[in-house]
Amino acid sequence: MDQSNRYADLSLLEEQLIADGKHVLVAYHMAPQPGHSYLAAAAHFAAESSTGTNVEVSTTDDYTRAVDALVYEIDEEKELMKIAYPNELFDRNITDGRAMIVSFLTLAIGNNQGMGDIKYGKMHDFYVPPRMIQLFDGPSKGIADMWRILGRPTVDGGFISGTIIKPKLGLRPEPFAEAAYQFWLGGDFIKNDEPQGNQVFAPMKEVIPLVVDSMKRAQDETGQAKLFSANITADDHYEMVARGEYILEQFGEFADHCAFLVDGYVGGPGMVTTARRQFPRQYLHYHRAGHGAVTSPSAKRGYTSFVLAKMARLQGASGIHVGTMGYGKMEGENDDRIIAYMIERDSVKGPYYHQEWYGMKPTTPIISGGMNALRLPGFFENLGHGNVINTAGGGSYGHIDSPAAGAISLRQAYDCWKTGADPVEYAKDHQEFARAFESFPNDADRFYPGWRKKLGASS
Ligand code: CAP
Ligand code: MG
Repeated sequence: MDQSNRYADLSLLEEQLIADGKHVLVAYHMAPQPGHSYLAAAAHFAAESSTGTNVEVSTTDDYTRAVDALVYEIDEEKELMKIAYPNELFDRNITDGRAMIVSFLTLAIGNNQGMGDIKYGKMHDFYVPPRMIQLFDGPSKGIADMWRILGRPTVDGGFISGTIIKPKLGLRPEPFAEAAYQFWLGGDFIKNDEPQGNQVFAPMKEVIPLVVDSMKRAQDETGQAKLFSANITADDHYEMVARGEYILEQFGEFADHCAFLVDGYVGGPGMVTTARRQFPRQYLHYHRAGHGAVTSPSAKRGYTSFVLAKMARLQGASGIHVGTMGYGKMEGENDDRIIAYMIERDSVKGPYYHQEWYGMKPTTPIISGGMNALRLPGFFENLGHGNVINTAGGGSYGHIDSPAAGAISLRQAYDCWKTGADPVEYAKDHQEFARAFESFPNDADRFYPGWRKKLGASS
């Protein structure tokens, strides 16, 4: 059944829809199955994503039609389809009238992901009108709070040198806490790796007190504040709260040095909001493991990493992983810097829509995945700034001298880029950075050919 006379209106102008502020707009790359007209398939997609199904139903009334989602633009050649969703479609909390991401996902990227007449459809961008922006929690804490704790300016406070405790799993409590201590002697920020929680070989109630002790010793020895991002991920809301409360109690006077990490993609929006609302005084660290299943450029369905990050800011993530823009081990491109800009700025042009955030706090881009000191200068150059949290697991624990030397090499990489120095020249009088060349020789050969001769390396 062709529903395009009801669920499509190609005379609607995007500019006008934005000026009216009554719709959430979504841009998809969509292709119908062979034998289906593009517009009819698009209209069916909009129907399934809002009020309709594949047939007319007798219970439809005039009001129903007022909340239909409407296809307002198509470009078959580019496989581009844009849909306007009336704000009223989206579910609101009975407790406080606020909007929820889960409802946005259920409609805009729900049943439409498995329709018989749609070959694929992937969300590439969405626009949120001012009224809807107001209805999301947004972040309560941000990188400025981290900078303040670190004793830095709260604007342009610079690079936060971080790591992930490695190995990913398999450390008992003492070696785990020792690994944290060793890094903190040189660096600022440590996070649990995303699968670390309460394994039987490293029970949280044994690990956390030892980590607190490591933090205190490292702070005393260096005279610097240290930060820890603790994983509170669990299926059960009450379990998450129990973990969070336990951790805060253990950190005691240093509870503000503690962020909470959630595996927000596998856990879903409920997990992110649980952390955001139960612990509004903690920095909320959104880890996105698993997202590649839908966001990978090779995936024709789902949504992009850009969309994931934008939703995370609405939900109130203080920071989210945004990949390494082609400089690390995970998938990504230089152009992915737009992901960072969308979450950290107040007015940004995305791939299809310009978004105003009306003062919603920024979400920090967290840079992670195969990073080390040698890869950072190029990364900063591409991004254009270094106001990020970087976590380098292999890049710290893989440094041949020590995790502290690894941490210092990361900070030196930032300094090198900031001062506009040539990395190989800079290495001549920065020992930890120089030793990163010997620690990661394949990267050194790739990024800085001829380094061995210039630095007089032994191998
Ligand atoms: C990085 C990491 C992070 C990835 C996730 C890992 O370790 O801890 O989970 O960064 O990817 O387990 O791979 P290394 P993304 O520093 O040793 O690579 O940040 O793209 O979401
Ligand atoms: Mg990890």
